[in-house]
Formats: sequence, C-alpha cells, structure tokens
Amino acid sequence: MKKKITLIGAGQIGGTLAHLIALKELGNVVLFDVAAGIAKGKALDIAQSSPVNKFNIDLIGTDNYEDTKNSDVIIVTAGVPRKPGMTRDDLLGINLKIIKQVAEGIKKTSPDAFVICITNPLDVIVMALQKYSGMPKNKIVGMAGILDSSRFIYFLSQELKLPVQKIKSFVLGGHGDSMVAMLGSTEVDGKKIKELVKEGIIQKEKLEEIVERTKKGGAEIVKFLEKGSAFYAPAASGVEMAESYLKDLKKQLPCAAYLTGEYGFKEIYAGVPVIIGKSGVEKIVELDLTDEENSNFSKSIDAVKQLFDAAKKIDPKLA
Ligand code: TXD
Repeated sequence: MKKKITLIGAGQIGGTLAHLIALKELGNVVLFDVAAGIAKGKALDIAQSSPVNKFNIDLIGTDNYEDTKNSDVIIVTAGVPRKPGMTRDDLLGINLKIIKQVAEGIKKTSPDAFVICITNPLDVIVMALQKYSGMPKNKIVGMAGILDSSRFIYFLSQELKLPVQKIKSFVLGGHGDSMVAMLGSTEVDGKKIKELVKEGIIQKEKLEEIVERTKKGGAEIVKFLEKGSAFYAPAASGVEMAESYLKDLKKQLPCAAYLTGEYGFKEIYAGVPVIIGKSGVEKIVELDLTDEENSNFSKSIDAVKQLFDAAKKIDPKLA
C-alpha cells in the first residue's frame, strides 16, 4: 500500500516537493492549495512526466481537505514568501493567519500524520502549527537546519574545492540571522575545520565570511529572483526529512524540534540535531558545544523567543 503525502501549498516549494517525491516514488501525492487551479495544474503536469521518468504514483490537486485525509506525511509551505528587503520575520502576521487555517484543516483529517512545516518565519510558525493543531509535539517538526547546513557545506566545498560529501557540519538555532554554524563539530575529510585553519588551508576570516553568507543565504536568492524566494534546496531538504520518516531511516538531521530541557531550554521549537524515524522525532541529540557555540545558541533561542512573544501579541491564544 503506497504511502500518502499531502503538500499544503502548491507554490514554488510545493510543486518542487511534488516533483522530487514523484521521481523518488516516496508515495502518492495530494497537492493542496487555496488556489485549486495551481494544485490541479501542477499535479497533472508532473503526472504526465511519469512515462518519461518511469514512476508510478497517484497525483491529485485539490482545495478540499477531505481529499487529504489519513495522510502519512504532510508538508506545509502555505504562506507568502519574502520580497526583496523583507526579513523572514516580516511574514509573521499574514503567515500566522494562514497556518491557523492549515492547522484546522489537518488536525481533523490526518491526526496521525508526520507534519513537516516549511513556512516562514519557521521557528515560530512551526510552534504555532503545533499549538493550533494540538497534534503531538514529536510529530510536528520544522525544516530549516538542513537547508542552512546545506548552504554552509556548499559554500565551504566551493572554497576548499572539495566534493560536498567530504564535509560534515550542522547549522543550528533559529532560522534567521542568529543561526549558529557549529564550527566546533565541522569536519572536512574527517579533520576538524580548526585544524585546517591552523594549517593555513583556510583563513579564519574566510570561514567567518562563509558563515555570514550562510545566514544571508535566503536573502541572496530573494535579491536575484526579485519575486519569490529559494525553493529547490528547501524542497530537497523537506524530502530528506519525509524520507527518513517514511523509511524509518533514523537519520540525524538538523530540524526545528520541540525542546523539553535539551541544551538547557524547554517549551520552545529550535533548530537542533534530531533522529527522524517511523515515530517522528525519536530523539534530540545533544552535541558538546564550545563556550562560543553555547553563547551563540542561547542568543539564537532568545531571538526565537522574542518573535514568539510578537506572535502571542498578534494572537493571545498562542500563549
Ligand atoms: O528554510 C525555510 N523554512 C524557508 C521557508 C526556505 C524558503 C522559503 N520559505 C517559506 O516557505 C517562504 O517564506 C514561504 O513562507 C513558504 C512557501 O514558499 P514558496 O516559495 O513555496 O511560496 P509560494 O510559491 O508563494 O507558495 C505558497 C502557496 C501559494 O500557492 C498560495 O496559494 C498557498 O501557498 N496558500 C495556501 N495554501 C493553503 N492554505 C492557505 N490558507 C494558503 N494561503 C496561501
């Protein structure tokens, strides 16, 4: 029996998610969007490529939550993306309203689904989605850390002229300018990055430049595109999480997860390494952080808390 994957939002990321899931035959796809035509058109277009790429899955487009019921995985991208000059936080008001509608829609029709939230501002929106839906905290997770880590690894691979597979790193904390590249645990071909700095293979200043470029990774693409924001790498990152759940791969992935005391914080979503398997977020992995990483992680959590306070001012029900 094929799994059922519902994509709430059939825009740039939603359409790319649908295509990637089809090519990997991860499950049948329901593309849901309030703009039903977009959902239906993209579902049909991807379906018509199945003879070329030899995949066999069902794809439908809809604006009716009934069509999404009993989904195994739900990936939420419903919302508005940034325009040039906007911060992720500027999207809070409008996307909170949208995520409340989405929560109402999914909690009745797919109460047992694993829900991956992508909509920005990510850390607060995923928290709101969990609160509005009341679905289990280990079954609702945010996608950001995989994207941020992937951007960091890519920039580092370009600088060192190495294949991306040779580099291991995590970017944790909030999905914003306060995100934290965990340089202490970053490895290049099995060697700690600080060894490469000592050996003069990469300058400390260049490494800091790469960290800064990663923080602004989304804005750099928004500036080029002028209309819309990144969608290929975000979609690839969301599929990585869905696949680990559906195939019980128990991959360790940086995601926005609900903390219950890990890293000294609780009752907040933040980007941390988690194990994703058939039960959802099965474990939060506590890395040994350097003093600098600990301090930067705390600052990042503070930034998330401030934005969540702003969200509670918009909707006191979130308290
Ligand atoms: O790392 C990350 N988490 C970020 C997330 C990376 C990149 C983009 N990030 C955010 O994802 C972005 O700031 C947006 O908040 C979402 C979706 O980005 P996308 O580029 O896919 O936006 P689009 O193309 O505008 O698609 C959004 C769709 C669009 O088709 C709307 O009609 C639909 O969402 N939409 C809705 N669908 C269902 N229900 C409701 N209420 C609704 N409102 C709008």
